[in-house]
Amino acid sequence: MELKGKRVLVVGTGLSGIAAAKLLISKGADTIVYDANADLCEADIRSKSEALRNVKIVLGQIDAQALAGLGLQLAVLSPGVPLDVPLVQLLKEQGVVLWGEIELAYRCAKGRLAAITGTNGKTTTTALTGEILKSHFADVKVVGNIGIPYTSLALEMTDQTVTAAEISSFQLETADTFCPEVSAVLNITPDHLNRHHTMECYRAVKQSIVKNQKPGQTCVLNYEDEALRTFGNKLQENLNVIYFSSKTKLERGLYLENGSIFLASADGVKKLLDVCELNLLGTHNYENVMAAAAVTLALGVPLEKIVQVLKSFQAVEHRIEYVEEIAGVRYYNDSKATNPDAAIQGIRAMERPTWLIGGGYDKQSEYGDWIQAFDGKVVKLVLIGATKEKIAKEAEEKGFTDIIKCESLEEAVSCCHDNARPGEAVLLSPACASWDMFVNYEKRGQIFKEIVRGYLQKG
Ligand code: UMA
Repeated sequence: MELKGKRVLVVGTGLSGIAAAKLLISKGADTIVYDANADLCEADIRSKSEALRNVKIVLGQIDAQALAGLGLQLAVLSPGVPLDVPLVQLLKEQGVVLWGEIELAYRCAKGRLAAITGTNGKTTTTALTGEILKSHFADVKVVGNIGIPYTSLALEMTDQTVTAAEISSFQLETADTFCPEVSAVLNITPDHLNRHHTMECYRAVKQSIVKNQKPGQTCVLNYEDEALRTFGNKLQENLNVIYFSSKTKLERGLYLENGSIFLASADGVKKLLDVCELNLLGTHNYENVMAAAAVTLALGVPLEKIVQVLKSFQAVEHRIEYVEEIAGVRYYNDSKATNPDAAIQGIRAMERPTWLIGGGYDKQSEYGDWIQAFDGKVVKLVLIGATKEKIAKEAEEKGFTDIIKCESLEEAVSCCHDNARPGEAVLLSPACASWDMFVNYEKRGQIFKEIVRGYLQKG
């Protein structure tokens, strides 16, 4: 679709919306920026980019008549906009074409693309993939859910660009022609069920990352996810499927055995490295490493370069990130554990008795498996946020009663600081999104680190 002169509505004025609006304006589209939040201030939105100086901004609820009056041909949705909200329904009824921000970016981008999705590990895997690609290609971009909107860099891309994109289920819902040369699905466990409603819908959205891929293109899958294995076995008829496994010695693919990672291919079996050579902790991270290696191998990076980058890569911020040791107590920030499955990995990685800070925005998750993964390691579960009563109830039903409820993150950290003993750890690993108390998980993690470091200064 030619964008020049088209009347386009950008829905949402967060990172994605602003980047999408800038791209549309530079393509000559007649752009209107919209946000459902009537409390936002037009001047604040305009101040986010010089390009928005003269753009029309609409805030708050919008009815069918007003919407029709805008004469729209296209609407570009931010990932946080659910498809069942009244505005989206009205746009559909009025025949307006709907693209997600990712779809807009993909249509304007150039070069080669690897897209990584999965419930957990996608940020680490995408960052790692980007680093490996940089060791071999001159122009590499890392975009998507990782926090850099795809639209913000799409127009800088050339035929020589190689892009690693972290793609969430929210983004896949509105991807239409989006077609990565290499896709990866790391794992699928319950998350975002308030948006996708059922596990079947969530799984279908994640798996749709391959829907436009063509014969000869590659999909990287976790062999240990039974449903993904079934999915992959079917896919093999059309695509080049590369499995990775942390439990099974594969005849073809990457696998972990006795603390080492191997690649089995037509050329035989090669050892990549021993996991003790990595700066990343935990089996879930070894899976991320294998996935990034598989994606970059498929894009043509030589194995030696891949191994070199793997050995030097450091953990990403907010994922089991070591913060400080204060009076013999080690503090870890795992704010990125925004669902129970990610938080299971957080607690599993702990090697000390742990004061665990959890709770947050209610995504209608179940917390039983997380509580079971405590495995005698949790000294106290310190709960905050909208889910604190729900988690406490589930924990008590499972027989775990060492629970403290706090009103704020400050109070929770203070409680851990005052009571944890030398040799113990404090882990912020909420198992919930942050949106009830913070703008995002990054802010929650930053504030946690500031509070912890504040204690260091107080001595
Ligand atoms: N809004 C509306 N109508 C609605 C819903 C929201 O107008 O029905 C408005 C809000 O008032 C707000 C704006 O939309 O002003 C926010 O848009 P957004 O929620 O899409 O947030 P962005 O700042 O654009 O960030 C998005 C991703 N956020 C979500 O998917 C919720 C970021 O992922 C991503 O980094 C960024 O685009 C760049 O691509 C964050 C995330 O939490 C990290 N992702 C989820 C996850 O990882 O689990 C999927």
